[in-house]
Amino acid sequence: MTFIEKFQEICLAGYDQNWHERNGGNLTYRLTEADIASVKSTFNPRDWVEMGVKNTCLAGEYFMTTASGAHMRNMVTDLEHSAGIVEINNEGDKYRIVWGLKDGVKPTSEFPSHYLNHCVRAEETDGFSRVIYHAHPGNVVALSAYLPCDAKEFTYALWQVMTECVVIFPEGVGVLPWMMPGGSEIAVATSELMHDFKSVVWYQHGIFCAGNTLDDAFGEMHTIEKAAEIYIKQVQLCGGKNFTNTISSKHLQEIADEFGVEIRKEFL
Ligand code: 2HA
Ligand code: ZN
Repeated sequence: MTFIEKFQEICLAGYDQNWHERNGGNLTYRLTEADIASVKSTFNPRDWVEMGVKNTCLAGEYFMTTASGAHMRNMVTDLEHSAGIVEINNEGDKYRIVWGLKDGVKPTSEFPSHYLNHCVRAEETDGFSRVIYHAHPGNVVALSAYLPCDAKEFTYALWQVMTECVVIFPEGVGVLPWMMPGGSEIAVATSELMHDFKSVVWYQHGIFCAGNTLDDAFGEMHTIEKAAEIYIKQVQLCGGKNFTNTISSKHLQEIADEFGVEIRKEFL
């Protein structure tokens, strides 16, 4: 499977999960040298465009991105109006389209957020992190109406309901209060949290997840959304947060030790 086919597959998988109503959500993937070599002969660079944010960490790199207004459902049937590849300039403050994004279509409105988050995650992972995925999973959004906007509370709610959560996101989940989407303010706020977390919940909106691979970012989001669903069912069953059984802090630490991951101890 080529990187483009894998990108399409993830978009459709997210759509099938009901995370992408209408044009909701967006996905970006940083190309490897091999990916670039496989498509470079088809590149047709256009004009440079300001991003409104600046970071030289990934200057000169190429990203596959969903289009502004694109419906994830159309990612296979109408790829070149639904996505494209952009190149970042040497100053890390502009992009230009080199492939796809046909007929005046632009990269996702969240591209500034994606770019800054890619820069932070690349720094935090020695360059291994290549994916930023944003979607509107219903249970995560619903939970943001119920839980205070506090990373420790949000994280613990998820860790305690399903054994594998602490293995998959031992660093926890970051949270941001409601903010206007699409701008540089939310981009900077998210990227500051991405130093500590692979995933950041935007209250009353959705979630941003980072990953080394497309499967990794998708799997992170899937796990968080499933844990949020279980938490909500438990609240409904138990009539509040007083669950009859839950995973204790002691057991969470034991799971982390068993699986060799470093749990964020201050969240226990
Ligand atoms: O519609 O999800 O946050 C795309 C978005 C913006
Ligand atoms: Zn959104």
